[in-house]
Amino acid sequence: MSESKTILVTGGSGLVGKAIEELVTSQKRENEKWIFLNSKDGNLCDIVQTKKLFEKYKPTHVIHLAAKVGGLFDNMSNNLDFLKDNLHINDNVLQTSFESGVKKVVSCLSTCIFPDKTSYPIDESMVHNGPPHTSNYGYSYAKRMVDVMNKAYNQQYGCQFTSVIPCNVFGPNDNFNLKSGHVIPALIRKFFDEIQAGGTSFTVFGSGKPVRQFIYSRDLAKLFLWVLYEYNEIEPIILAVDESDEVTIKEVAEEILKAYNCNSTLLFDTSKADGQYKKTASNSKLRKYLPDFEFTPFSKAVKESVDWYCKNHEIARN
Ligand code: NAP
Ligand code: GFB
Repeated sequence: MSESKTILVTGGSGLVGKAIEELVTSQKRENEKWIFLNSKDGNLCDIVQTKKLFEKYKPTHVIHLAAKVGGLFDNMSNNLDFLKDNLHINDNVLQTSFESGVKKVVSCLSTCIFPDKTSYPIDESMVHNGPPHTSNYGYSYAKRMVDVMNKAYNQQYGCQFTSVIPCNVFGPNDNFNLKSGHVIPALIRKFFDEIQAGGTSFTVFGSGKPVRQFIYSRDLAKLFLWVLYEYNEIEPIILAVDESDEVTIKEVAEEILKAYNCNSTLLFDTSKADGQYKKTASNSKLRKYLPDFEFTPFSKAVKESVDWYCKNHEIARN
């Protein structure tokens, strides 16, 4: 019988956390206790509250998702807040995990933290090879320090602290706030409101030309569990769909309209920023471990996310 585990998920009430919670509650898990935290349980920017949470739950393992997270426009206006909050959260969680003897911590970076000027496809060796895109340098430098701290804790104390690097994530329980949300939830919300108002103008910010890889939160949840149980490197691992699945923002908007059975034309507000043009990441390291992993087709995942929002828009994070 496998030894009993207590897995603490920081940021457990968010997009990714909820997908992991949905997955683990759908499976019978012997000798495992899962705790999903939100910021009301304790502000992880505060070391005292962080220590209290670890004393209370005594985790053996931590999936560290908690972060100040936002889309392009939120990052552009608040780089200092993204830098400071995430530096505090990450330092507090890793220090307290070390002090409490946590066996393994899996933290979360993002493909947007890679150097802006780079060759493609990006791979895990390139995290620190140059400055990140100006739109989100605060968040990016804070996230990069997680990788640096993981290596330092491992070198000095042998800690099993690692990290994953997801591409853009979307799905149910996302942040649908138009100011702070990412592009997919923002457009799902915007188009929903337009249709409800009987309108026909569906506006997309920017040119629609930038390209992104999008991973469905329910697929990412499965990969997180694999990393927790099977991935034993300290080096980060990119968790992204195949490069060939990269889509333009215009194609994203068209997919969302299709999910609403709406065939109106899109309007592009090019007075708004495009942000990074591309951040194409290679998932070849993941494919070496899991050659047969199947990602949900993008159109199916978008349809499920739109349907979820139509059903839950009154309780969704708006
Ligand atoms: P999210 O939906 O915004 O959820 C963030 C979570 O962190 C929430 O549970 C939130 O609690 C918690 N949190 C925020 N500040 C906190 C604080 N000071 N103290 C304690 N908890 C705090 O974010 P997500 O999209 O699930 O992201 C999860 C992880 O994936 C993050 O590390 C993010 O950087 C990474 N990631 C996300 C994407 C993406 O496209 N979404 C892409 C790559 C990587 P409340 O619910 O109480 O606010
Ligand atoms: O998801 P998103 O906000 O962030 O995508 P990033 C921004 C792209 O979508 C830009 C276009 O090209 C925007 O012009 N877009 C079109 C919109 N309409 C909208 C809209 O209504 N809202 C938003 N938000 N975008 C983020 C990083 O970059 O990626 C974060 O800034 C984070 O740090 C996240 O890591 C995963 O993909 O550009």
